[in-house]
This record gives sequence, C-alpha cells and structure tokens, in this order.
Amino acid sequence: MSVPKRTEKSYHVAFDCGNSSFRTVLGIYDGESLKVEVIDQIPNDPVEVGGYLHWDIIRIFSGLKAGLKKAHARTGRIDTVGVTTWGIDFALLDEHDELVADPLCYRNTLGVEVLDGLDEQQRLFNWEHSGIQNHPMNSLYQLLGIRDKLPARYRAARSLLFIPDLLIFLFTGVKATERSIVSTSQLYNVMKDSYSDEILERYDISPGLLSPIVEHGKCVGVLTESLAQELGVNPCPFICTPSHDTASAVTALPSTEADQLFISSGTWSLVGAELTYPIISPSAADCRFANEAGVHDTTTLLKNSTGLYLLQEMKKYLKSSGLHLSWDEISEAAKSKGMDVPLIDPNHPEIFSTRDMFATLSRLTGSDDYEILLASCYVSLALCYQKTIEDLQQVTLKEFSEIYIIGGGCRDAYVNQLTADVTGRRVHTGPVEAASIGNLALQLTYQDPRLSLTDIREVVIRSTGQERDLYLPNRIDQDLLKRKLSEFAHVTHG
Ligand code: LFR
Repeated sequence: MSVPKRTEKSYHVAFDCGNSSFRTVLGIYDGESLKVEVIDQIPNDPVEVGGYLHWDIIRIFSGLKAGLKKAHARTGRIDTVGVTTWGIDFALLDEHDELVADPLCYRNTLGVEVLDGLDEQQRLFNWEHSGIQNHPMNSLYQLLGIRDKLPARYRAARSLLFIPDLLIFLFTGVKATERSIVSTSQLYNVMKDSYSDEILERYDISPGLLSPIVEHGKCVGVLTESLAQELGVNPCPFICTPSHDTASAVTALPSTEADQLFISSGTWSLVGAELTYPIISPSAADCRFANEAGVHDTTTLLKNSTGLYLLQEMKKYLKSSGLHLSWDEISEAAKSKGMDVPLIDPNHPEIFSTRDMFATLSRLTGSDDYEILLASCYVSLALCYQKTIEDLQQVTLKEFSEIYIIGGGCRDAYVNQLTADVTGRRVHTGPVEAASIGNLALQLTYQDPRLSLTDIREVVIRSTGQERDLYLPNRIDQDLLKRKLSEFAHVTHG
C-alpha cells in the first residue's frame, strides 16, 4: 500500500551514543526523505573510579540536553525524539529512583569469574534460553559480578535500566525498555520475545528489577515539564525505537531485498544477517553467533567482533607518544606494509580489556613497528570478516554475494577495499550515520504507523544516495590469501 505524502515538514532528533562519542542528530523529513544534520558531537570515554571503568552518565545527559536545545533552536519545534546507544551496559536505581552509581562499562572484567564458574551444561542452558552467546561482558554476567564484588550496589538496586532506557528516564521520568537493547543482556529470550523466566529464576534475579518492553513506534514518555521549561523546548514525545545502536544501524540498511549481509562497523564490527527467525542450532553455537532482536519483529544473527577499537586505541597511543596521525595517515601507513604481515585475533581476551594497545599488539605479533601493527589490524579485520561470512553461510544455509558496510567505520576506504578483495564480494558502503538515520526513520512510524520496514528503508535510500559507495573486489594473489587465512585460523584457534 502506498502511503500518502506529507506536505508539512517534521522535525526529529536522534540521540546516538557510542563508546567514543555521543551525538545529537536532527532529521528533517519532507514526506520523501530525511535531511540529516549532526547538531552536536561530544567525545565519550569511560572513567576509572575505584578500580572499575564507569560511564559519566550525568555528563552524557547534560551534553544531550544541550543538543536538544540546539536542535530546537534550529527548527522551533521537535516532533519526536529517539535514543540509541551501545548495548549491554545498564544502571541500577535505588528505591527513590536515584542512581546507585554511574553505570559500569562492559570492559570491566566483573563477569569473567562468573562465566568461568559455569560448566558446559549451564552455558548451554543460558544460550538456549536467550539465543545470545555467552560472553563475560553480557549484562547477565556483569550483574552477577556486581552481586559478588559490589554487593552494596546490588542490595540497593530496585530497578535496572539499560543505557538508552536510563537516558529516556532522565528526560521523561518513565521507566521502560525495548526489545533490541534488552536482547543484548542475556536476560531476554529472543524466541519467546519476552524476558527469560528460566534465566531469571536460575540465577535468582528479581523480575521486579526489569522494566516493561514497549513496542517500536509507540510513545514511551514525554519530555518532563521542568526540562521543557529549562531548555525552552516543546514537551516532545520520546518514541520507542531500536535503541541498540546495531539494530538502529541495521534499520538503515540501504536495500529492500530480504536476507542481506551487513557489517555494522564502528568500535565493534557486527557481522550478520537480518532474519525473520532466530537460529539456535549447534552450528550457530559453535560459530559463536548471537540472535539479537532487530527492528519490528526481525532477528539479527550476528557475530560481535572487535572492530575499529584496535585502530582507535593505536591512534590514541601514537598521539600520546607525540605522533599525531590523521585517519588517512593511519590507513596509508597500514597500506604501505601490504597484506603479508603478522596476524592477530581481534577477539583475543587481552585486547578486550587492554589499557595499552601498542604493548598488547606488539606482544601478540612480535613486532614493535607501529606501521606493521596497524597493517596487522586491518588485514586481521578483513580476514575475520571473511571467516565470519563463511560461518554465517554455513549456519543460515544462504549465499551472500554482497556486503553492506554501514556506520562510521565505512569511512575507511582501505578496510572497505580489503574486505572486497579478501571476501571476493561486492561491498556497498554507507550510510555513515546509519544508527542515527535508522533511528530517525523509525520515529516516522509514530506519526504514520502504516510505514513498513520496506517503506522505512526506501526513505533511507532516498536520503543517503550521495554518500553511498561501491567497492568491487580486485584480483589478489590467491596463494597469499590462502596462506593468510590459514595463519588467521591458527591465531584464532591457538
Ligand atoms: C556496538 C555494540 C555491540 C555491543 C557493544 C558493547 O556498538 O552495541 O553490539 O556488544 O557495543 O555494548
């Protein structure tokens, strides 16, 4: 059914919070396409307090308040707001709905002991009752780690809010959650589309801690009167959107065909496919895929791998030693070393929680040449993509000939080209602002619930034509590629 065009413009704001920055993004919709403008971008970084990394949530909230005010000053009216953030992390609130502490960052190793203490059967139980791979950073293991190591926080907790839910609560006073963010926790069962009673019961977690799950496109709450006054902004509704950044980014997949392969590229690389059903098979478990809830009723079967974090941390390290390299200089330095460099496992546990990426990579590769280390990151990432895509084909029994790289990481032409060359597939890139655009586009369903996912993606396609690109695979030395793939299998399996 075609949807009648709107004649009046509407104004939408997405708060898009990532590990390295948080942004206020304005979308102006004219009935055809969204004109997207980043209003504000503020660096984000966890802060170490008392031996644990925490997110400075008040600073984030204050930055977003300022962003909302600026967006309103640009347009004179805000029709809807949506929030999207990284997954897994959460805050605990006490009986007065006050923060027990700033939220912990998933890079703490609080969950490691908890997961190490589970036997194979318990791990299988957790996978089968959630659809999510066991990883010590999952909210389930972090929460149990808090119960063991920070018991005063656990005892004081009366509710648990994931980061986007906490931000919506601070803006509207309403406690609620949404399926994509809650699915990253391992407290939710993607097959049943509800909290996992089995997991809550087994680990004695009170269901009372958790908030109701709202449907996409519905209003969660309205900007509080006091904030509306303070900011001089109309009391705008906050809409339930895919509030996990991966799900928002996948909403902005610029294709209306079913079963497309995506790489949502940023600090993390999420390699996966959007499906209409979860896959909880032994091969999905062996390949360590997770079934995350996507937009509307979709499931994204994906593997979560360390992504540009490797390069972000190397860039920080080089800067601290006096070498200020731009992103172009970083990729040029890597390119100059070619593909035949030592490899790393991007998901090596030491990389996950390192505070010194240079030292860690030097140790893992045996090289202290920063250009080699950068090259090693790029080539290892592309090989990791190839391996994950092969696994994904095997698990889904589907063939993927095209790749869509979406999100900030697709600005890196070298990684895009390497991905095309190593995988032998056509690589479509963009939109760069996938999480914001997906979030903004989904907000349109509040005003017009008839919009289907295909309609939403058509809006995305119309809005982002200019910035999208295509990389065709080059013919590369196949013997070298074979050798690198086998070296990669070796570093990843020990
Ligand atoms: C990607 C992401 C991943 C999640 C990681 C940490 O930005 O949301 O899905 O595993 O961040 O929360």
